Amino acid sequence: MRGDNDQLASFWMPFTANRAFKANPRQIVSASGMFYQSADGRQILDGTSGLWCSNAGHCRPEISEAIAKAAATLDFAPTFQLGHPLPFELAQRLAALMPKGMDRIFFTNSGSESVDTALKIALAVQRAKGQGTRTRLIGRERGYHGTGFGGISVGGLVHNRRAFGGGLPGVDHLRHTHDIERNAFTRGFPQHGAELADDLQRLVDLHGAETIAAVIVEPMAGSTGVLVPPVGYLQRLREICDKHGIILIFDEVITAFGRVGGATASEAWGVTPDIITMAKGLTNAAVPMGAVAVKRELHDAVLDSVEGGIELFHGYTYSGHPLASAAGLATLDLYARDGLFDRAGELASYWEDAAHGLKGRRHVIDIRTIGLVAGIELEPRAGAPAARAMELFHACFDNGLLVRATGDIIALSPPLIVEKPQIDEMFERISELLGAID
Ligand code: PXG
Ligand code: PLP
Repeated sequence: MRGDNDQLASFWMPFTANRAFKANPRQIVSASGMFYQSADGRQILDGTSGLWCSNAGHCRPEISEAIAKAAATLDFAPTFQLGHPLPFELAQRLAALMPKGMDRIFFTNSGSESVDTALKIALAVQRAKGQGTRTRLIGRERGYHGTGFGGISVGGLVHNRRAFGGGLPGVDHLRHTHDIERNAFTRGFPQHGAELADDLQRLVDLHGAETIAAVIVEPMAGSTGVLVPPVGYLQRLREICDKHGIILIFDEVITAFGRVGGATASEAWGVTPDIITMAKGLTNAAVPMGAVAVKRELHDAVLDSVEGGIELFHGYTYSGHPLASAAGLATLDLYARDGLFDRAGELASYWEDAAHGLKGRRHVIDIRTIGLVAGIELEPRAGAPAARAMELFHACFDNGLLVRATGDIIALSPPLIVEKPQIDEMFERISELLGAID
């Protein structure tokens, strides 16, 4: 397996049990619409939009043609001290989709870079406003904010943190909101847990508001296994931030672009942060790209704080890359043309009924649903945490369905073009395979 001749040895795969994968590889070779095709020639129904990212379904010609055209016209041009038209156009289009007033857009290449960018912008804004003592960043237990040093510092998943040293100094965490005892099998927002937002007030009381720059949360925690915010929780975080001059960042890398209805969860759920991070669905994942939307007032504070010259010493070689920008424009066109941000709302109750139909099935201890997302939590096997969900993931793939396993939770987030019979098929398949694993 580790020899020089092994064709799979060189690629050190991300977030993968490399030895197990390479002993029994499962590969995907092409995609179209709702389906992947496996290397052994089977159709796999995509229950996860790839990794929560191909929201319009796969290989949409409108997007691939726009990328091909951009590649043949302008392969690359700098955006440091120069410009080219596509990212200006995309920024304007994206600004129009953001909550009112959040119309300044910084481009990155991934969710992780968007998170690092948002944290740095928050620090720079506080400094520009004469609040330079505000350097503390607050995240949340079980949060996933990508894998940069900023993201793992505010993130709250122990496996992503423990091997990598102390992280950023001056970071603290709110408690997570997961509470199976009180909220099991909730449809939509759980009733219990808004008071957990008061953890932010406790951190203010502990550290002093004048030391806190920003708090970052996923409006719905996706990667950790679909934790829907309790009723009133996000509103309460907003109120505490307002009271104490803390910048509120919503990490919408998963929730933006129709996943929970509307362009963003902020819009769908009526709570407006100061900064929104995005990636994934921005280009339908056809070219890597991320973005950070910032309230104009915050952007202006940074620009107005310097007399002349560069205002923010931050950026990436590929910020606003032509291929990514072209993919983004074509993707936003497609979302609008096909009304895809309405799909989660249209399908929500059908989706919810189908998912909650698994209640009572073997191993299932909780089901959580919101928009076009479902989390199915399994009882961990004694002495082997996460094994059961991983086996179900493999069984699903081998039987023509892609799901996501995280810990002992199965997450589903299909492309927004999913049809009702495909929803039935997903949950029927899972129900059947739950019976087949120990
Ligand atoms: N923030 C959030 C909220 C995310 O969900 C990132 C940041 C990082 O994005 P990049 O593009 O750097 O990966 C994410 C990514 C899973 C899974 O297991 C989730 C993500 C990525 C891969 C797998 O559900 N989220
Ligand atoms: N490392 C080196 C040596 C570089 O020169 C650069 C960019 O010029 C980077 C890292 C950062 O790369 P990127 O801008 O693609 O994030």
